[in-house]
Amino acid sequence: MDEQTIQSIVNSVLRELGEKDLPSGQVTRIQPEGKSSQQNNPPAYKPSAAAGSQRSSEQKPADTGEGLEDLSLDKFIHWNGIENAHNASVNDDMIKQTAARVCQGRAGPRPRTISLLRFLADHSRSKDTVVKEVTPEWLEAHKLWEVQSCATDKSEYLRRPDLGRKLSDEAKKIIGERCKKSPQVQVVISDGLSTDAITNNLEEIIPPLMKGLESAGFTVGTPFFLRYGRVKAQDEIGELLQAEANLLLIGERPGLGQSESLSCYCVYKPTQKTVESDRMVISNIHKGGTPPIEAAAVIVDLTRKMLEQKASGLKLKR
Ligand code: B12
Repeated sequence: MDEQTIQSIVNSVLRELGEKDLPSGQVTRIQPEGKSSQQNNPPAYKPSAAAGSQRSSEQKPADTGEGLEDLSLDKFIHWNGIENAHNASVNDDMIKQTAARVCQGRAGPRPRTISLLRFLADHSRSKDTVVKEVTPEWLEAHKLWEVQSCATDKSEYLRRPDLGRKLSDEAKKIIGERCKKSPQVQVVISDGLSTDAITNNLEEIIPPLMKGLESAGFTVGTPFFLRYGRVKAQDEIGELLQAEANLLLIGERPGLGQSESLSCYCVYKPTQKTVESDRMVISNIHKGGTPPIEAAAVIVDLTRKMLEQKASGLKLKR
């Protein structure tokens, strides 16, 4: 094939692509952008705007503008992924009885798409609740003031559990100034490892808990919020305020099934020498576990026992 034939093929292809102003000389190579065309070679070919828009309008857009369905809908959570089951109602029944991932089915050796997307969504939710912050606006709306542990931010809190177990100097000062001394019961709220545990459950647990404690005849201290707290921080708070019982409501480490579970750690006369066997925990407090209102009743009852027996943990007879 001679040069002229090649050039005529090139030109006819360019014309098909919508290029009208073809240079008179031969198109021998694509000229890099910005280089002068006043050289030996003729100007480089650049597709015209018209040709470009024609091509892109022929492509199907990736985003059709339709919304994807919310994976937290009940139909995805309680999803029966087993096709051609011998008796599908048995699987439906099993799905209703647990929050665990059962009856997901499979696509060959792989998980099915809905199953995989749900897993990824749950994983993201769990990661989010750990790194999210309880906002000052939320605390203000719930009439809570805050103090901070020795962790300066969330990242340090996660890397240095030891700092979350100690109160900052400012926290000690504020607690000393604002809290009632030597109450029978001191309630503390902390984000711990789940912000959603606090923001989703507090409204339902604090009113019945405070009311229950007061109705039982106990003097109750001023509740406050400890940012970036770990469980052991309740011992330092207990020592500082000389409360008989310390109740710490704290966000639990999230799992893949739920990420908003709250725990209440309870100790009788905690000091910095308190050991884990003196501590008790009511865990799994959330709407799908022990409902907050029910947990409040259990905590009041446990507090009554702690104060009666002047003991907690393994020393308490239940
Ligand atoms: C992480 C974890 C642990 C870790 C704690 C390590 C750490 N530094 O984080 C390890 C593996 C050591 C552990 C051990 C135990 N755990 Co554990 N643990 C959990 C888990 C998954 C999360 C707790 C959490 O998020 N705490 C909040 C964060 C902010 O706390 P933290 O300050 O970082 O860590 C403290 C707490 O985790 C606490 N803690 C952890 N487990 C327990 C258990 C009891 C009874 C107490 C008093 C305290 C406690 O100890 C840590 C150090 O102070 C929960 C499950 C849940 N859904 O809550 C079970 C859970 C709390 N553990 C439980 C149990 C039974 C135990 C053990 C008694 C097991 C055993 N037989 O040895 C021991 C006791 C440990 C102790 N401190 O006395 C049960 C408690 C049941 C109950 N209501 O009484 C739970 C609810 C699991 C379950 N569903 O069975 N645990």
